[in-house]
Amino acid sequence: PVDHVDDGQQFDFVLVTHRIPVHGRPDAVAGGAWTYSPVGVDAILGEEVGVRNGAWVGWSWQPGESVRSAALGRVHLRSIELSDREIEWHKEGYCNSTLWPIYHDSIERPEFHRDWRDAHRVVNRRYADAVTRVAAPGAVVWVHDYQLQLVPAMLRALRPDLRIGFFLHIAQPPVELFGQLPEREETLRGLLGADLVGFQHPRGVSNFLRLCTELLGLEVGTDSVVVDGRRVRVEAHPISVDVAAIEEVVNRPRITRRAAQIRAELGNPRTLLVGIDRLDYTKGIEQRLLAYGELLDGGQLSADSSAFLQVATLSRENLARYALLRERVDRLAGHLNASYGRMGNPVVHYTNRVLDRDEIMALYVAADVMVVTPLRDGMNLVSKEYVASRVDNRGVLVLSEFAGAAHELSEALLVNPNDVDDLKNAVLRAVAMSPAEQGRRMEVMRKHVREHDAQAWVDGFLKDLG
Ligand code: ADQ
Repeated sequence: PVDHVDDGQQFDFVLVTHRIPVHGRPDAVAGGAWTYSPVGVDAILGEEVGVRNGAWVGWSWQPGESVRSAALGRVHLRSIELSDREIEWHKEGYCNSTLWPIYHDSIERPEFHRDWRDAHRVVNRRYADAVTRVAAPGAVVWVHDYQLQLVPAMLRALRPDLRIGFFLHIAQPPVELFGQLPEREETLRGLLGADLVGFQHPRGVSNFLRLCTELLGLEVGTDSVVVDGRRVRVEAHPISVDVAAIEEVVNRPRITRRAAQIRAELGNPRTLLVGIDRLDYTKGIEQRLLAYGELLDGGQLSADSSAFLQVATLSRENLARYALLRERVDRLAGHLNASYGRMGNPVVHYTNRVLDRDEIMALYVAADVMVVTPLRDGMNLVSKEYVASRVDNRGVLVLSEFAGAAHELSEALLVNPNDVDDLKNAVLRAVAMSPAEQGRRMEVMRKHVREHDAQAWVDGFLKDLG
């Protein structure tokens, strides 16, 4: 729970994300308190806000609330309100049904509506206005992700004194895809309001630079763009995970015991394959289950010696295509169990539940093969968390070459998830891999994530932002 504080305070560091990690109804139910509960990337960013005694601006996910600001220790939260209409048009519409598909290879067709675009502009402007109220003169402002791409330019117009950084968590598409967006110039100009624009992957940098030349006719270098006489730096800053925290958790006896218990509950299969994702059409969940089904069908794997556990937490349930995806995956898992499982002993263990961090960590420890097969993914933190959790240097990562992480985790078994045979071969190789080879590959990957952990990501970005 957090105490409410008065507005009017200003800060030298302002973090801006679409959402702030709070729960609870501050005005009514909880009697005036939010619960601040950052995990994963939010925890890392929250640490930085705290260390810098800064402010964190974002939407609190609470409709119709009255509380706007609160402090938890040295993290000062400032919430933005979104109306029901804005949630529908800006978030579910423009962000999740226009931008998300375009930025993910148009796997699903993007939709374009001017009402959505207008709401998106209004909402971005509200974030920019909120930042101007809390940012001290010359403050460093770090804006995150695809929902807020217009904010940097709006901020620069309002407050040229600020030092503005922007980081995109999803992959920056090439001109062939990005060029479909009606607001393509506006979006690029929005980002160019920043002093530093960061991407997950070097290809994001090259795509962005090419977009600036082709769509805006700007002069670009290898890592910068000149716009209105200013030089904007454009760099790759691959995000990572808190390796030390993950190692600490997986070394707890409680987690090791839980991992053993999970395996026992699944009938102690010789090989446990695991997938953990948000239920999203970009994650390639159907592709991996189909490949596993074909391996069972062809007799290369057996239901007696292997099991597949897929966690797919529901997200964006209000959108029809996510509901349809859920039906398809349900059906596929049901089909595999009806065909290859026995009564009371399914081959695919499938859940839509939200799992807590300890349970996720226990799953990583329990997994012999982690199957990560997105059709497009900015980075994919699940793959890095798995590597970080394997303190025993065992386990095999099967990883899509279309995840940003493939650029760094080159000792994974890299696959094209659209190629079922490739996927099947990789799974078979993973199942048969000797402990020595597992150890050699895992060690290389673990060294990489340890040297490039989440704190290194934060420090690297903020150092370059200056
Ligand atoms: P996401 O698309 O959400 O993130 P990912 O990078 O895998 O995907 O991060 C998911 C996070 O949520 C991980 O920390 C994972 O442990 C957790 N998680 C996943 N499934 C879960 C489940 N079923 N229950 C509980 N926790 C679960 C976006 C981009 C990515 C980019 C990240 C960070 O799409 O490409 O890597 O931001 O920049």
